[in-house]
Amino acid sequence: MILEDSSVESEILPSIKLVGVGGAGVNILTQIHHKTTSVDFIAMDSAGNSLEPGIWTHTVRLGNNPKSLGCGADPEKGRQAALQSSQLIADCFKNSDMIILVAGLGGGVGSGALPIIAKVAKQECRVVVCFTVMPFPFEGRKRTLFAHETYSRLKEEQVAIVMLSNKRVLQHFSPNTPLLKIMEEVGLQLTSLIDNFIGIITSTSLINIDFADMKTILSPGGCMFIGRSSELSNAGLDISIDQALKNEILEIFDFTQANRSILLIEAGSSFNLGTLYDIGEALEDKSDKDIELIMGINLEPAMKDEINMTIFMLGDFLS
Ligand SMILES: Nc1nc2c(ncn2[C@@H]2O[C@H](COP(=O)(O)OP(=O)(O)OP(=O)(O)O)[C@@H](O)[C@H]2O)c(=O)[nH]1
Ligand SMILES: [Mg+2]
Repeated sequence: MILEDSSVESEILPSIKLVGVGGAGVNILTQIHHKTTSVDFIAMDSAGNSLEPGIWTHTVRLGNNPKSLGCGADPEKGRQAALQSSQLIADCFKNSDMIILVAGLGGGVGSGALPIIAKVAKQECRVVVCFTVMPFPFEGRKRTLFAHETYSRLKEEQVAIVMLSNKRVLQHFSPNTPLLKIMEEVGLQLTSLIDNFIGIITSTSLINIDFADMKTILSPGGCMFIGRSSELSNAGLDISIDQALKNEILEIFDFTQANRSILLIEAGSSFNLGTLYDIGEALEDKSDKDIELIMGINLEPAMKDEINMTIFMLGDFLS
């Protein structure tokens, strides 16, 4: 466990590029735009209709065909399109502190172009995080297979990968729920996850942790879990930690294999150092590995006995 001297980093905000890749990625970023500030919004797709002017700092039309309507669910076409545009992609990523890629896996662009975009991103910036959505089970096994292949390719690029599970989200809806409502819900869940993530990594009010620390934990990449709990401290720490290690919209994560973690705590004035160590120890006990753990604290006297925890866990594979 690393517990550093209290210091608040300079107020200069890191340069974060939030990039929607393919139809789903671009749609999802359109939903988050009004909430998330201090980032550059970039859209990348082979289909021109996603790239209409509006919220974007940059757009990149992937591939040499200006009339393309998409890659027709063919990842090889997506891969080729991204390779043809790799210089344009690299130009967009210059001088970034963090690049966040968002895509639905299983289609041509989200599955084929994303690993190439991730590779270029990683050449330009040490920290690349991908928020991905796995296909719905009813979209067929081929899409799921493509999605798994994409996941393996992303891992090779050493990017951090958060995998939202459409299958798990579906369990919360009855079979007669309109598909559009489910898609909207997936979009909402993902935008909220991304928005919280950006809020935390750009927070200047945390004690003990700064953007450079987060970069250290995130830069080797791997599968990433994000969970959150909000409890009264007298509810018992184990309950709070278990709550924070549940996230029913993400693919199942094998905590025993986690080797890095970021723990963020917001608490009231009664919060003490002993509790902090207890939480760190409890987290380390979840894994069979030696966890590299960093902790950040945000003390808000008005919270009194409340503790909010956000936990990022990273490991090399998904169970
Ligand atoms: N939440 C959400 N998921 C979507 C949306 N559109 C598509 N998806 C999911 O993302 C997967 C990929 O779809 P797209 O993003 O449209 O495909 P693409 O990457 O643009 O690739 P092609 O269109 O095949 O060239 C689909 O199989 C769906 O599971 C959306 O608007 N919201
Ligand atoms: Mg498309």
